[in-house]
Amino acid sequence: MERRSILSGVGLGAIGAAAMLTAGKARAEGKSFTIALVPGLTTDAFYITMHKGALAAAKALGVKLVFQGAPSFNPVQQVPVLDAVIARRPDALLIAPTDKTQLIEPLQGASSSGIPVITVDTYIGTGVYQTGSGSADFPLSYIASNNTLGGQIAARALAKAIGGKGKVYVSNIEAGVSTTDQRREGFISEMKNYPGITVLDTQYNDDDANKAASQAQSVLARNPDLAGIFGTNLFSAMGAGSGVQQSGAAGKVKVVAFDAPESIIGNIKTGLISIAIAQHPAEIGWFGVAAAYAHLTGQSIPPAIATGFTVIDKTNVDDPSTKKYVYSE
Ligand code: T6T
Repeated sequence: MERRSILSGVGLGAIGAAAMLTAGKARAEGKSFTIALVPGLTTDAFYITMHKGALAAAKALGVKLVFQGAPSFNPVQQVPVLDAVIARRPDALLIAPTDKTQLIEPLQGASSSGIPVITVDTYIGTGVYQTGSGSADFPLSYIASNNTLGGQIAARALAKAIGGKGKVYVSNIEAGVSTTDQRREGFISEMKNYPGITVLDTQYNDDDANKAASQAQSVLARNPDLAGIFGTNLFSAMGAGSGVQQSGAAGKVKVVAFDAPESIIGNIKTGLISIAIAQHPAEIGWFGVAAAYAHLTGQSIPPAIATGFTVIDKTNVDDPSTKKYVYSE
């Protein structure tokens, strides 16, 4: 399969250029900014890679970057970390909110107290910001993959891998996470174009690969004719792969993965996973810092920036141009 890279969005180049231009001016005026990045989870290769991109931009712009997050992906753990970060009064806050609703209030507090908020990867409310409607449109920008499109790409890839017929299901984190909700929705709506495919109930794993693995084994035990699984994120996909392997169904049950850590790349090579949809987390981090900096130095920034994908399968897994998109661990 041809490597596809989808890069869209408003004013990406303009933001980078504006940020770079104003960097010199701000430095000359002796201002130094601290930008905080609160990930969904600190030990996730996706956010580790995002951090690297953010650090590269911070270095280029001469700002200090603080990276602080929780050890598991949920609002109960993320909110206290966020409160601690807000108490340190960063000049701007980049955050991947772990719940569309539960993070609105604490972020509203930060915004009202004068800290500009930009969400990266995930969003709050509807994710449509700066429109003057609703209670969650105050963040300045949303910088992320087009997750609905990613779900559609996954559905097409899985449909092709299973020859357009059979039973499949979605392995997902938990309802309320904007990114994985959209991936699931995109997947299910695209699957309506394949009358030979039945989409079974979604399995929710709380971002726990072990739970995703035992769910895969149970679904397979109930449906020995299961044809495929869509893992909507790194842990869902890794877990789905292990469950399939433990059930002795490697290669028979096709797995399509969102995200591209080394382990998933290894599983593509062995055939356990058919396709990985690699997001570009470093790009999200880089543009997050650049957008925050542009805002802090008086530039306008777009309310949404869509970053790219690279689809990786057996045909391009060893291409040097693809390797660049494998996540750092
Ligand atoms: O898929 C990414 C991220 O986009 C999602 O919001 C949460 O899960 C990941 O971090 C992967 O584990």
